[in-house]
Amino acid sequence: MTTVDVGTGLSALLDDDAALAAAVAGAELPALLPALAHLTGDLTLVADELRPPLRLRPDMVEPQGGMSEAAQELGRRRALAALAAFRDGGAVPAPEPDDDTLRRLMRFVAGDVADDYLPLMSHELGLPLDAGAPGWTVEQVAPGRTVEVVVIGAGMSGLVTAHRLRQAGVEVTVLERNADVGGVWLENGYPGARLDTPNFAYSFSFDQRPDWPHQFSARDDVWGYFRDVADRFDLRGCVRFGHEVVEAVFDDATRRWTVRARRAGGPDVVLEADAVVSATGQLNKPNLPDIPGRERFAGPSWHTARWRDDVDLTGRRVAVIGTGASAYQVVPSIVDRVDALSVFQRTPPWMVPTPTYHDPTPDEQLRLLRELPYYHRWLRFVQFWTSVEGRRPFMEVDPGWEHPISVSPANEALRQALVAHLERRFGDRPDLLAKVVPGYAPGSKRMMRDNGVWPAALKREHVDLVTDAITEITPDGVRTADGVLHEADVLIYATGFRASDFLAPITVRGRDGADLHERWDGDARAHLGVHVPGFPNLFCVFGPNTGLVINGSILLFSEIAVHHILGCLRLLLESGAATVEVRRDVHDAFNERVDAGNALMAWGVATVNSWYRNAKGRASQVWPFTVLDYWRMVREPRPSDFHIERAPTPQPEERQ
Ligand code: N01
Repeated sequence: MTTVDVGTGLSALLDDDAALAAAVAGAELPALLPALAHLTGDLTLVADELRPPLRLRPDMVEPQGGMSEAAQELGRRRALAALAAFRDGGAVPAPEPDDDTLRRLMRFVAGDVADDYLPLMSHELGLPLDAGAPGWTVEQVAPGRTVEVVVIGAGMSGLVTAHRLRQAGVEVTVLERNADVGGVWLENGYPGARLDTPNFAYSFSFDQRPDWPHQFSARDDVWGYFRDVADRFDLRGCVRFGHEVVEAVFDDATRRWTVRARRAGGPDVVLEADAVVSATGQLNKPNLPDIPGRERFAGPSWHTARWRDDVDLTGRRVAVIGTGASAYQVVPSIVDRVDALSVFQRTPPWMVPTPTYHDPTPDEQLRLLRELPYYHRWLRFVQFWTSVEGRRPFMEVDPGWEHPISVSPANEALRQALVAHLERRFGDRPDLLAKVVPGYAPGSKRMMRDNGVWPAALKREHVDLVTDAITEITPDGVRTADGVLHEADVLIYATGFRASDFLAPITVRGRDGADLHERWDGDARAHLGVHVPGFPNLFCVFGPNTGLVINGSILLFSEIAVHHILGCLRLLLESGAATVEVRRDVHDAFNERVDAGNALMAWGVATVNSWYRNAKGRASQVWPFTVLDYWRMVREPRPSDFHIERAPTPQPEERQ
């Protein structure tokens, strides 16, 4: 049995020696070799002498997984020989690998990892196909019962929630305030918006795209992917667009939720459901800073996530406030157009060298990815695996390390490598260099991908990097603490998001009318990022403390959280119960553990500004542990963590 088709495209490629040689020459061997072993059954392709070390240097991922030149040469020869033998044998794929063989292929990439990594790896490889599917339906576990769930948001997390719930036969309605799916990828249409994590791994395990046009794809491609997911899995039918949820209230008597959504130009819509899933995201409420005079600015002004295409920047004097990830992409994209550009930097970010950041996937690679079965799957797996730990070890605090900036010897090595990189980039401009070297530990806030376009933009004659504090905005521009007015016709806020305002501005009332935002008091917490005590059957995806900032894939985290939620619903169905609610002691213990974990990471001990922490200084957005920890802790719910209650028995009205 094999799950692959060898199409005419592969036959044509196999018959074209020159194209094949070019494709193999440019291929990612750590992915190509297991893919070919998978296809042909030839395990000499994953022999020990070819195994990529996949070491992480402090400042970058090594090309070809760090394979030596000799190993690369041998790998290419074996790959070409295997392809020729495959062609000459009639291009018949080997049977699907058995479990042992699949493990061997995965360990070629991952090394001798503990066995309990294997289900996670299999999930990410997507083999067996759709390994993350629920594997049960409502009808199977509770015949005759129905479950209705309202999902808030049709971004990345909402889409996977809707898909998995529907696979299990749950009745789903998604309420989405925008006119289309995609969430932040719909909203962030600013010039230059693109991924800053490797692209293949930024896709769902159950819908892997073979031919991403870039390693770090542009916004339209990423948004297009999520729109395609909605179409491919027929999800649009259960989404009500233009419905902004304003209130969700739990009814103690019926143990059901009532959800109210506002529509432009129509009456509110009110839905009832057994459960509510919040898939409202983290980085989507624009932060417009409280700078005096903001409303007095005479020209057009907007936030990057509300980009105005109707304003032509050509020949204008533009001010950009902020130097985070959004500014990093906007500034180089508009610099050629504008007459003058003032960039206001409060805290310089660290820059990680990424020479291929804007590079397209070469044509011969695209052809190989499209035609050679399994190659894209293994490429995604390699990217995923490289990111599982990612740079995390460089951000771990060594309590014995004493240094005014860095938090451990590894962090110091990274800091020095990144300082050296900045010195190379800005060595010809000491005035700029003095402004761009951060004075905090790498990893304390988000690091940027650098392929040279940001430094090049800052060095342009008509660009001014302003580091004096902003004191006010006037009708004519931005005034700084030195008294200088930086005149501008257009003002762009690249000032980020109110990441800690989970579920805002929705009114959420749980048991006994408790108000979620009052309960949180600006310091959102949830058990596993999913459950809040006192709010039965309210589940969060991408909730508090589940943000990944240095390693892993947020899509995987959402898939895991959704699997957990489905597990909770199954618990209800199997026990004939109505609600699941986390125990307060379990919730509190988890949060203590998370806080202790964050205190051992660079961002937990840093005092620098970042969206990782809330106004109370707690890192309420960030997951401090490994990806495997999340998989182990979250994927399967532990019944003992919850109060599971039956629906109240209807009482005869006259009963005394
Ligand atoms: O926002 P940010 P962002 N006066 O919060 C400054 C994701 N993302 O939109 O550093 C002056 O990082 C603020 O200064 P400081 C990604 O996870 C991904 O850029 O706080 N300045 C900072 O420079 C990212 O991390 C992509 O001192 C003020 C900037 O504004 C997250 O979204 C692309 C200020 C805000 O930076 C947020 O990124 C874009 C004030 N009053 C975003 N207030 C991808 O590539 C704020 N600032 C996928």
